[in-house]
Amino acid sequence: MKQRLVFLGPPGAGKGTQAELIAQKKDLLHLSTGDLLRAEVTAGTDLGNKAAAIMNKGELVSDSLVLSIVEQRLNDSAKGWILDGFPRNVAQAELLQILLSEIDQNIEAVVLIDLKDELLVERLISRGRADDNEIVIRHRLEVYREKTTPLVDHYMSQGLLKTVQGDGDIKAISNRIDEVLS
Ligand code: B4P
Repeated sequence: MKQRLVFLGPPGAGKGTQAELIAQKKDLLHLSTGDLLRAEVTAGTDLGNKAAAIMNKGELVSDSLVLSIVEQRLNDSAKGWILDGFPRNVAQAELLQILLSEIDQNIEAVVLIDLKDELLVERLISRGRADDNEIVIRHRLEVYREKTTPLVDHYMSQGLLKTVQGDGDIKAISNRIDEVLS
């Protein structure tokens, strides 16, 4: 079983849901940049205050801000990891590559969870987070298409990409992920 993973996919595809399950099962560090940013927002830190307005508009937080919250945790991790929602653009993927070579680690697989837009919108509206209203969700989908989808080719060309369909129940999707990672 691969131990150093990136979870990729549109907003609402279930990256966070699935990453948490796999991390528990395999005792991996689950590093969600969305969760870490929201924790900063709740704690009212400088970083959180900068991030909040950007997140509520559905834009991407700056690469340097995101990297600052990932770097230390990855450096300190003695076990395998799942990066959930990071990298989210090519620049972040390049920064991650530099960071990983400094600590002599590598990505073993990239799991792309894919789902139709209409199902994504439906799921996110029913979740109802601060950034989950329809206008912001549609904008997050545009940002995903423009900024994040180039990572699909980026990781495919490295032979790392494993695509899983994100429809169906949570357990069925988790089984699909187990299969592509075994
Ligand atoms: P994220 O927190 O990464 O959130 P997400 O993409 O919206 O959700 P995810 O795909 O994890 O879906 P989830 O499992 O929760 O990003 C939020 C914001 O943070 C971004 O817009 C950006 O501003 C910022 N950000 C984060 N990382 C960044 C980075 N690297 N660079 C710059 N900015 C960054 O599932 C969604 C819902 O569906 C849940 O309610 C869940 O319960 C439900 N669900 C899951 N699986 C289901 C299933 N099989 N069936 C039915 N419902 C399901």
